[in-house]
Amino acid sequence: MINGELAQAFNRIADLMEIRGTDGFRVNSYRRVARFLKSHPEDIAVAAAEKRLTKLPGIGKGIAAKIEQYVESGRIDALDELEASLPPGLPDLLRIQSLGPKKIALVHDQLGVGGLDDLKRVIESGELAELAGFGAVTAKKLAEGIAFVETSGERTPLGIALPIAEAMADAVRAIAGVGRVDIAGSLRRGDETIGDIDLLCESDSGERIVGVFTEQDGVSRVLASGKTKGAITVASERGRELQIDLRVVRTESYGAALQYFSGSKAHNVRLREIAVRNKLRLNEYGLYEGERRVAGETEESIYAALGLPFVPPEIREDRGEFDLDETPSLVSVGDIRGDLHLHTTASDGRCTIDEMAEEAKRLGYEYIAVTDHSRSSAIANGLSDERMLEHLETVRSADARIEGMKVFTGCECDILADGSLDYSDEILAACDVVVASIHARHTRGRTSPTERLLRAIAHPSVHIIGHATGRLIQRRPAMDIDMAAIVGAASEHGTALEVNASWQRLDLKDLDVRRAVEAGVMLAINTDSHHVDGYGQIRLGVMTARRGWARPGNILNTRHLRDVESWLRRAEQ
Ligand code: DGT
Ligand code: CA
Ligand code: CA
Ligand code: ZN
Repeated sequence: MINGELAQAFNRIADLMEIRGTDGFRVNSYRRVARFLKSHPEDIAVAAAEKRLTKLPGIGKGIAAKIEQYVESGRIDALDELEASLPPGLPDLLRIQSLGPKKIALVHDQLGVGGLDDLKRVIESGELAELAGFGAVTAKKLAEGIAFVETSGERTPLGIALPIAEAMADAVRAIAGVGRVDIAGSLRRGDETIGDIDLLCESDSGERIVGVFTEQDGVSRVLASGKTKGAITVASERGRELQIDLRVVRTESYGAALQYFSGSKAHNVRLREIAVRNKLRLNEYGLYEGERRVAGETEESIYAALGLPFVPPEIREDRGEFDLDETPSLVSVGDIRGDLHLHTTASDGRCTIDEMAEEAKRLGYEYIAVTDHSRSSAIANGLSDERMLEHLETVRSADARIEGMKVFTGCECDILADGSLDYSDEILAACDVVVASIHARHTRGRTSPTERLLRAIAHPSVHIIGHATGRLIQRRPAMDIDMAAIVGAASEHGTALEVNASWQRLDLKDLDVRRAVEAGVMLAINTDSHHVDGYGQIRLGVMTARRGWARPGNILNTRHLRDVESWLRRAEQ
């Protein structure tokens, strides 16, 4: 399905045209097509092959030709020409929040800004604040935006890196003479962004294996190729490259190496100190007493020999894990029994209720909640009061029809700018599951985001607060929220907070999860799926929850159907 990529390309065309000062009508026609593509259920390549693109809404001859070119060649001449017509650093400015294409055009035309460095310069010199339509407040916001872009530039989101790493691990596993294979590093710890991928494999024939590894298809560059270590890059999203290190380790050292290369550095430093205190020496080859290796073949053997309980990788961050008396049983993917935040074709999802339910059945779930968007989410095709009431009926009859899967009725109700909810109390009370989320005016409302969330948490019909901080990894910072107040209120009112598992969000993030867990707040790990393909992201949410030390008991959707039902009805919390 190339619709998503194409939508990105058309949005990019619209952005660049807008920077160039192209008239609004043409720009909008590209944005409309991008929106259409995102919600169009059929692969647009099929329509292109069958020469019926121009029959689709908003697609004229010009746009059809661009789609056809993209389907054939993966590029669009018009886009390449636009990219070439602007200073190469200028489009980077689009990554700054609160700086749209029109303003970029202004700073370019008026101040000669051609990229991030230029923009920093005119902010520092005060020139930008003088420019009509900007001012000191805007200049300060932009400076913060630049700082955010600069610190979030080079790392790869967990959800992008994980499948790439798994495919590579499988490729290594297929090489003759390879024993154990593991993903190590920040990826094994489930960190939300990844600097590089660290792979480990067990074998005596390092040089040969590194040779095969570096010569595979899909390798864009070979950075190192030695007797026990290889480093390559592969293509990742948005034209970026991702580095993959492979280390080949002998059996007797495999556990020590896995421990060492899993990190974190902070955890390893503490672990080595503990070894030294026990008159032992720890490195990536093993744990030694003098010259004698006392542990190293497995990770477990190392922790055990140091008198420590095994520490799950996700919590190896030197955040208190050395004080544990036993290995905590953190939540795992197998504990999850349902998904309480999903969209269907009724709003902006791309699958029907039945399709979502069938896939959930295949995954072994007991229940799902259909939570389509509320009326104010116009871009997401939110449902009017009337449509929602009808939709609730449709879901109810689907639930009655579909065997072996409880389908809860529900909605994802917008929390409006003043903190009130987008539906009447009657509609909300008619839903089995109400997820309340902020989708608009993240920072601009007169009521602070904290106050808005507090109002929603206190509402008697709200069960779950969706993606509370609104952050999008590397795209939009979290709203400025008083998390202590949110967690306190959620605990007081018995409202659950979501760990949104979609790779762009992971919201709550690990540290906020930890805070909620410590306050005894109920959490729900939801994928917010808009397609059956989305369910798979549950593991990203589970990793994030594990990083926050969450156990099954902290997670609503680890409960059996009957217990979830009674929790939702507030009979028992
Ligand atoms: P990343 O790649 O930036 O997302 O983070 P990591 O944790 O994967 O770090 P990376 O790839 O530089 O190194 C992998 C692991 O190797 C790291 O988590 C711990 C271990 N390691 C690397 N360098 C050092 C070091 O200088 N000291 C210690 N104690 N451990 C190290
Ligand atoms: Ca790494
Ligand atoms: Ca590395
Ligand atoms: Zn949603």
